[in-house]
Amino acid sequence: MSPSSIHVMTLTELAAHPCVQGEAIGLAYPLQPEFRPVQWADGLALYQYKACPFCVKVPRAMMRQSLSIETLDVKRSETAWGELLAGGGDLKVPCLRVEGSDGQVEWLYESGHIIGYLEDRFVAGSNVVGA
Ligand SMILES: N[C@@H](CCC(=O)N[C@@H](CS)C(=O)NCC(=O)O)C(=O)O
Repeated sequence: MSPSSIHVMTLTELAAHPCVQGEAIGLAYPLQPEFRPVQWADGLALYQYKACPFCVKVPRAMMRQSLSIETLDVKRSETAWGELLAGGGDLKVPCLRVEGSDGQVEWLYESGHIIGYLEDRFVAGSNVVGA
């Protein structure tokens, strides 16, 4: 095979390929992290802890979107625990802290709502960074 016949697939093409049937995004990351664009989102912080089954849904969705945000473990950090209680008003995880460009802070509970919010706000694979 000559080098000119090699086609480097984008993640979108890979995900749409019939051989991988949409599994590509989950598979591509451990195999070829260097090809994975990562969007870092400022102004967002995910409060969670490792053993929480609802919490793990959020990073999984973020991985599909190539999205990276600050993550705080409320079982390991008293500060994070205190912030969640004082700010969100409920010691429930996952919770997404959203700080707007005007400094206004919103606390978003429920894994499904958090995933929906991130999907609405960020387009998978784009290089949009920031709030
Ligand atoms: N429906 C919620 C369930 C979240 C949930 O029950 N989280 C547990 C940890 S796995 C929790 O924080 N429980 C404490 C509480 O409900 O006060 C979701 O999908 O986010």
